[in-house]
Parts: sequence; C-alpha cells; structure tokens
Amino acid sequence: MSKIDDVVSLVENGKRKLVPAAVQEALDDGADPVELLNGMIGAMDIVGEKFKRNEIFVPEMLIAAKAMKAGVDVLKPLLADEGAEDLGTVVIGTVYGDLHDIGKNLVAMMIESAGFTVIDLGVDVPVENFVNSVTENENVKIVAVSALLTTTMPAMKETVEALNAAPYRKDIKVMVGGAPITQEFADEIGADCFTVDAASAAQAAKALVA
Ligand code: B1M
Repeated sequence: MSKIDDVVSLVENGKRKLVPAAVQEALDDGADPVELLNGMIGAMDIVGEKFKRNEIFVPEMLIAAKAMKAGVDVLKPLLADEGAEDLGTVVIGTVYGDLHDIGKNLVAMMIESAGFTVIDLGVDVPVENFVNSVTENENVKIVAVSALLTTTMPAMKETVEALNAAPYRKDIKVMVGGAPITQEFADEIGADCFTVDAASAAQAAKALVA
C-alpha cells in the first residue's frame, strides 16, 4: 500500500489522530499535496457510498469528516500561494439547513490562495446574512454559495434570488457550487458562475474580477 493509500484508508475509517502524521509521512516520501487532497476527497466519496448502502451512519460520516479536516490542515500551507496580490473580498458560506463545510472550506482556502480576502459565514447561513454581508464588509466583489444536499438547493435558489434583488447586485458576482449543483441550475437561479471543484472556483473567481 502506498503512503497515499494509507491516508485514504485512515480518512475513510475516521482515524483523525493518525491522519496528520500519515499525511506528513506521505509528503516526506515525495507525495504531491494535490494528489493527497484528491485522495482524501475520494475517501469521502467512499464514505458517502457506504452511508447510502446503510453500512455506516451519520456519526461515522462525521468522524471521517473530522479526519479529513485534520489532513487538510497539514496540507493547507502547501496549497496556499502566499504573497498573492489583493483581488478584493469574497464572502462564502453554506446555505441554511445545510451543515456540510469541507468543500466550502476548500473553496475558501483556494480562493484565499488566489489573492482574495475571504469572509467565511460558516454553515447553515440564513439568506439575510448573505445579503447583509455585502454592505457590512468592505470591497466585496463576490458572494460564493455552497450547498451539498438536494434538499437545500431551494435554499440556494432563495439566497441567490435575494442577492439578485439587492440594490448592489451589479457591483458583485455570485458564484455557486456543491455536489448536487449543475450549470443548468445555476443558470436557472440567476447565478453568475458555477464551478465543480475548489481549484476551478479559484480560477473562476479571478476571471470574474479581471
Ligand atoms: Co452528508 N450527505 N448528510 N454529512 N455527506 C452527503 C452530501 C450525501 C451525498 C451522502 C450520501 O447519501 N451518499 C447525502 C446527500 C444526498 C443528497 O442530497 N442527494 C448526505 C446526507 C443525506 C446527509 C444527511 C441528510 C444525513 C442524515 O442526517 N440522515 C445529513 C444532513 C445534515 C445537514 O446538512 N443538515 C448529513 C450530515 C453529514 C455530516 C454532518 C455527518 C457530514 C458533514 C460534516 C462536515 O462537512 N463538517 C457529512 C458528510 C461528511 C458527507 C459526505 C460523506 C462527504 C461530504 C464531503 O465533505 N465531501 C457526503 C458524500 C459525498 O460527498 N461523497 C455526504 C468532500 C468535499 C471535498 O466535497 O463538499 O462535494 P464537496 O465539495 C466539492 C465540490 O462539491 C465543490 O468543491 C469541492 C471539491 O473541491 N464545491 C464547490 C463545494 N462547494 C462549492 C462552492 C463553489 C464551488 C464548488 O462555489 C461557491
């Protein structure tokens, strides 16, 4: 088993305390940080599949999520691009009713690395918090909205529609993403941009303010 496989297996099995050392070991062994990150995302897909088959339950999913977070913390400085120019502020959050934050945190991390100041509203964010964040913070260029559940897609629709109705709308861009979100849905609700993953979200954010 490769060192990356070790990390994948530890995340999948929720071995939070062992993950940071295993990630460091893989890095010391020459593993690519992006490959390691993708391995951990793959581990979460396996966890999701097991959940769907009723082989594991919510507590195990949560423990695996904590293990992944511990691994991402080790990778973070390696994925960040320090010293990039200041491109403005991005407000990000997960819609109300939705507690998933790993993907949102990765998007925040990559966007910050690309040179933006990131204000993270967290998870289960009420519509009005997204809407008010634009006037309560300086130099907001983008509002980025994440949703991981088909049942919280309506909350994303509501959030984007509220942003679209705000007087400042022409001055900001609205980005959306998350596993159930599609380009078609993004168009339907009037978002400016949809991306499938954190790396493309950062690239798209740069393009939106260029
Ligand atoms: Co939940 N969960 N979960 N869960 N969970 C999923 C999403 C699910 C697909 C599992 C499954 O059934 N296979 C399923 C959703 C089914 C659906 O709606 N179609 C599901 C369910 C059903 C639930 C509950 C309802 C379970 C229950 O209680 N019965 C419940 C809901 C709670 C709630 O939110 N109200 C629930 C709870 C949880 C935990 C809290 C236990 C935990 C989350 C912990 C946390 O996030 N801190 C959890 C987890 C861990 C998962 C899985 C296993 C992993 C999610 C994850 O972190 N993936 C997940 C299965 C899966 O995704 N394969 C599952 C890794 C992460 C990097 O990927 O978040 O997709 P992701 O982010 C990606 C892209 O989507 C994109 O970039 C990232 C990659 O670079 N992206 C964006 C995300 N946001 C973006 C924003 C952008 C652009 C790109 O622009 C703004």
